[in-house]
Amino acid sequence: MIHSLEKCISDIKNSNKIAIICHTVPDADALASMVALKKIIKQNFTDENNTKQIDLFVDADEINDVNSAIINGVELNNLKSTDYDLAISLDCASFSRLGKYGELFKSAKNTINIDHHVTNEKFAENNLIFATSSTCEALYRIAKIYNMEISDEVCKLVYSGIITDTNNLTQGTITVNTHKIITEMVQRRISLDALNEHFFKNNTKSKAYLLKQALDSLTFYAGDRIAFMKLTKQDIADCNATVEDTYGIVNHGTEIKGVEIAVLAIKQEDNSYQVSLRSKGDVIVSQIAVAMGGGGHDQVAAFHYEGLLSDMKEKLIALCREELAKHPEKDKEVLFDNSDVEETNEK
Ligand SMILES: [Mn+2]
Repeated sequence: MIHSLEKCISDIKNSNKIAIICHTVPDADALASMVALKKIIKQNFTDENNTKQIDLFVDADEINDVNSAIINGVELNNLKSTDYDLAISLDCASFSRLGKYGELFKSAKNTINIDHHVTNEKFAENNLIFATSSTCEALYRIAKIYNMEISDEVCKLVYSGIITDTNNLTQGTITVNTHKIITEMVQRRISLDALNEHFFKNNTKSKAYLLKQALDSLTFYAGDRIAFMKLTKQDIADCNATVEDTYGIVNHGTEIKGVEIAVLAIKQEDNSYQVSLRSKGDVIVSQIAVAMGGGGHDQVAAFHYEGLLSDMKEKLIALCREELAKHPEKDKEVLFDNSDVEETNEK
């Protein structure tokens, strides 16, 4: 990893025209990591003698208001060159997820893939796949390893990627390092409150109506261990919502007591389905997503399905049951042991 990391740094140093591309239908981590990397490169690798052209690309029809705040004035999708020295993909688990900018990625002299998805297909020459909460956290760690300057603005972007990819530090690959980074930011007195409110207490009415619609469809399987919800593109249009407004809705399934796998299936215009999976406890859904033709993280995964909802459900629920069978329902864990202050609970 260090060797490829060194090559990554020297490629950035030696490249004058750099294209940074994130995955299609971008989330906050994808967008924040692009802007953060551009800032890190500008701050640490350029001066009057070494100016670099750094262009950002994302295949997206629209970016919602919450995520637009990340982009705020940063130019996107302005192809200024046809011969990039270096293309860096961020937060992108597979080549196809680069969407229409895949060709641009391939055309660069050197390619780097920086990501944190365990299912990453390693489609670049240099693949740097980190076991981190987010791609933003991976960038912060790279910057730290090489003693780079990390501005307050970069910290805010990194924090945004971390909290959104972990559903506010409740799921995903959260390590001592994740907490250390946040501690460093608190010590630097970076105001994180406004970011928390922006990303977690800022839902539009449209999103609330869409959630209502999804909760209306809620059904349970496998002895209430699986929660299944569905939406259609028409529901999204009816609620005056966007595709990004569907993010996070699936989490409401795992918030239910006893539910270990939550599913949200969104019917597309062409009658195919975009399906999100979430799990909690020891239950892992990444391999279920892979078996269904997708991928992702242990507890956050997704796939695309062409076919009937009933067929998809049958296959998916069967795979979920297999996974759940590996994890017998546990007795309720004692969270707070007060036997040190009371001799016995029974009189
Ligand atoms: Mn991510």
